Parts: sequence; C-alpha cells; structure tokens
Amino acid sequence: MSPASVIIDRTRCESYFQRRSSVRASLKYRRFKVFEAMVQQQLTLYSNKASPFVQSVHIALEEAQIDYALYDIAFGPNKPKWFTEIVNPVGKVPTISYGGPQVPPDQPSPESFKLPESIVILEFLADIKPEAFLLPKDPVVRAKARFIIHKVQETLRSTFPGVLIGRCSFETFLDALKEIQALLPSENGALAVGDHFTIADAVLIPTLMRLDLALRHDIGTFAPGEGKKVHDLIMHGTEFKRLKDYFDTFSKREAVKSSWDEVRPMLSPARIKLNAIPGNRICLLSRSAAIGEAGTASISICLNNQ
Ligand SMILES: N[C@@H](CCC(=O)N[C@@H](CS)C(=O)NCC(=O)O)C(=O)O
Repeated sequence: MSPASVIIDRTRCESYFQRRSSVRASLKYRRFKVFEAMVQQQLTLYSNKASPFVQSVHIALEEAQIDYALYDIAFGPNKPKWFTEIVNPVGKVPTISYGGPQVPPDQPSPESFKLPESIVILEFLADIKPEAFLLPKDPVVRAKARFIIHKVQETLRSTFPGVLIGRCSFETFLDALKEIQALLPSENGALAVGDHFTIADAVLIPTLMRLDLALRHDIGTFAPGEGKKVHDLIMHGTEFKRLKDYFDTFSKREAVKSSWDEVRPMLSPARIKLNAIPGNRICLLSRSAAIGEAGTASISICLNNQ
C-alpha cells in the first residue's frame, strides 16, 4: 500500500471512529491504531540546530507528533560524503528522507524519498498528517497561513541578516517587523491563524527567536549598544506589543524549546565573522553564564581559527 493511500484511509477511519462510541468501535479503533503504527513510514530530519529553516521543520514534527529520527549535519566542507551523494547533492539542511527501508540515518537508502527546502517539507508534513492541522482545513485560513509564510520569507528573513552585517537599516527591518505584526490576530494569546498551531507559526517563531538572541546580545556590525536599543524597543516598547506577546507565549511551547539551542545559532559561519569584530567578541565571551562554558569554549576556538 502506498503512503498516500494510507493517509486517505487514516483520515476516513479517524472520523468514522469519532462518530461511534460503542465497545466494538473502540476495539476496532485500537486495532486501527496498531495498524497505523505498523504502516508509519520512517522519517529522518537531517538537521543543524543553528538553522532557522531546520528549526521550523523540527517544531512542526514535534507539534504534529510525527515519529522521526534527527541527524546532525555539519555546515561547511566537513559534511559526510554520503549526505551529498545520497541525501541532498546541494548539501543543505533541512532535508528529510521519508519511507523506504528502516536504516540508520547515516546509511540512507536510495529507495527513500528525499525532500529539501523547509517550506516544501512543512507542506509535506501537513499532508502526511492532516489530523494535526498544520495547515487549516478552511481554504481561506489556509491561504492566510501561506501568506504569512510568504511575508516572513520576503521581509523578515531577508532584512534581519542584513541588519546584522550592515546591509540593511534598522528602519527597514522594523518596518518589516511591523508588517508581520499587522498580519497577526489582534487578541493576545492567539496563534498566527485559526485555533491550531500551523506551519505559519513554525516559520515565524524561529526567526523571532534569532532576532531576540542577536539583538539582546548586541551582535552585529552596528555601533555597540544599537542592537540592545532596538531589542528594547521591540521587547519593551508599546509599538510591538502584539508581536512581543506572540513571541513570549509561543517561544515557551515544548516543541519550540526542544528544537532550540542558544549556542548553535551563534556559531554559524555568518555569526563567526561578526564575532571576529572586537566589540562583538567581548560581548559574546561575556555571555558565558547564559550559554555555558562549552559554548564559550567553542566560540573561542572559532575565533582563533579565523
Ligand atoms: N531555502 C532553504 C534554505 C536552507 C539553507 O540555506 N540551509 C543552510 C543552513 S541555514 C545550509 O544548510 N547550509 C549548508 C552549509 O552552510 O554548509 C530552506 O528553506 O530550507
């Protein structure tokens, strides 16, 4: 049976069992659950916790309670050969492998389906587990979720790295942030769209976490103190109250916390270049209490290797 036909059966079966409450139906339901566990396809997420794109997929897997294996892939030239040969010739993460025989992640099977690109992967996860509502059922709300993703990609994910390396002004970046805030529902505590955690949340949250992290620690080529000032404006001013509430509420979710690593985003190649700037280096090294000795040691090694 192909994975697709299993998905259709599963959706139909779930609603059939929800409509019935007899003992016979519950026995059948239990048998169906055993069957479902037997047919679940293997899924491996090739990951690197520094990446916001990976974190989006990681969060969605956790939220949808899809079983998966996680395998870390180093950035740069030290990737395992099998990764570019069998999993993703472009060498980027996130990439997932889906289906095929049960094999260890570092011995990927040529028979499994390989899929790169975080947004495409997120849509795929929504398709294989429709009952998790990673995409809303209502076509209008679905479109809203997709529009938020489009805007985060077009505005935030392009201006934020630019701000850190001096290629984008804080003004342009804050305008992008306002545009995103305006797309959120006005009530505090509300998700990006509808009543369920969707792929729109999975895309937005990792970017907000990284901008919080970098600006809070004043990491960027801007004048010392500028990052912290903008952080203060976003996190403590009135202009971004709704966005701040969204960030505070949803960055505490289990799926978000378990996919987050405060140290790794700081160790990505772009950040390491920034860290080489004297002011930033001092700022980073003084964070030892927040990130732990191991993080500080790794950052020092990266700096020494410049
Ligand atoms: N558009 C891609 C971007 C993926 C991407 O750029 N991944 C980077 C990490 S953030 C990567 O794997 N780089 C490989 C490397 O630096 O060696 C997506 O949304 O998945």
